[in-house]
Amino acid sequence: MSPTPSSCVLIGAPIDSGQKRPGCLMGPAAYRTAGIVQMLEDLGHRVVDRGDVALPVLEEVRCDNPAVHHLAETLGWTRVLAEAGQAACAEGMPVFMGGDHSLSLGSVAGVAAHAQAVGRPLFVLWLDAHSDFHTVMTTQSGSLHGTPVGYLAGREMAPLPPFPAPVPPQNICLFGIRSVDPAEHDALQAHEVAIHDMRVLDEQGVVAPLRAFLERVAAVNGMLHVSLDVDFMDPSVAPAVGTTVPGGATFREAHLVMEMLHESALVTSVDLVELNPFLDERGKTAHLMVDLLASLMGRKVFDRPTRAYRGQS
Ligand code: 4U7
Ligand code: MN
Ligand code: MN
Ligand code: MN
Repeated sequence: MSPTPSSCVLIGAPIDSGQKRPGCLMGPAAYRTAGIVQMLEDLGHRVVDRGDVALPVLEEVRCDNPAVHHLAETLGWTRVLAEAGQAACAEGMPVFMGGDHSLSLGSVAGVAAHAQAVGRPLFVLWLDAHSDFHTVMTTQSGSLHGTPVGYLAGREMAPLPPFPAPVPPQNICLFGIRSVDPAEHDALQAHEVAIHDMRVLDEQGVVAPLRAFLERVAAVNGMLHVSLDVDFMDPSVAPAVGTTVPGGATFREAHLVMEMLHESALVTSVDLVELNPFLDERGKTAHLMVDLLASLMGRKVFDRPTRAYRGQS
C-alpha cells in the first residue's frame, strides 16, 4: 500500500521569545535547509510553504508575575499563529516549524478553533521531556515555552485571550516526560491528563501506551495534534536544544512513535519545536526532526497495512 497522499501546509514560526537562549528563531530556515519540502514531495504529498509568520504590532500588556519575560511578543505570536493555523486547517495538514514551544500557544489555539467549527473532538499528543503545564502565574523561570499545555487545557492564562474550546484533560497525552516542576506536578494531579512518563515507557515500551491513546482518538473520530519537542529525544541523538534532559527517547523509539502515528492515519496537525540550530552538530538534529516527520508522513522500509484503529477497544 502506498502512503496516503495529503496536502501539507508549512508555517514557519521563527520564535525565540518563549525562553532565554537565542537561536530557535533559526529553526524554520534549518528545516528548509534540511530538505523538509523535498522530503514531503518525495513521499507524494502536496506541499504549500506559507513562509514565516511575522510579529504584529505589539500591545502593551502587564502581569503580576515579575519573572515572566517577553509577554507582549508571546501574545503577538499567539494571535498570529492561531489565525494562520485555523486558516491552514481548511487547506490541509498544518506543520508548524518552530521556534520555541511557546508557538503552541497559538498553533493549538488555531487547530482547536477549527476542530470546534467542524464539530470534531481534538486530542493532543505532547512528545516532550517536560509537561509544559505552567500558567503565567506559576512559572518560576518566566519562560512561556513552559505553559502551552496549561493554556490548551484551559488553565487561567490572562492576559492571553481565553483558549478557544479548551481540550479536555483526558484528551491530552504527555509522552516521554521526565522533568516536571512542583507547581506543574500539583496541577497535573488535579487534572485527568494521560501521563506516560519515561518510567512508563521504560517498563512498557512506546507501543502499548501509544496504541491505547490512539484507540481512544479513533473511537470518537477525533482530530489529533502532535507536538514534537526536540527534548523528547535523548540529548545524545538530538543535541540542538536549550533544555536537554538525559534519559530521553532513543532514535528508534522516536521513529517507532512516528511510524505508528502514520499507520493510525489520525494525525491532523504537527508542531516541530525547540530546535536551536546554533547548538546543532552539522545539522544532525535538524535532519533527525525532518526524518521523524518523514516517518510520520509515511516513509518506511517496507509497506505495512494501515492499522485499523477504528472499532477496536
Ligand atoms: B519546553 C521548566 F523549570 N519547567 O518552566 C520551566 F524546568 O518547551 C522548563 O518543554 C520548561 O522545553 C521547558 O522553565 C519548556 C524548567
Ligand atoms: Mn516543550
Ligand atoms: Mn521540553
Ligand atoms: Mn526546551
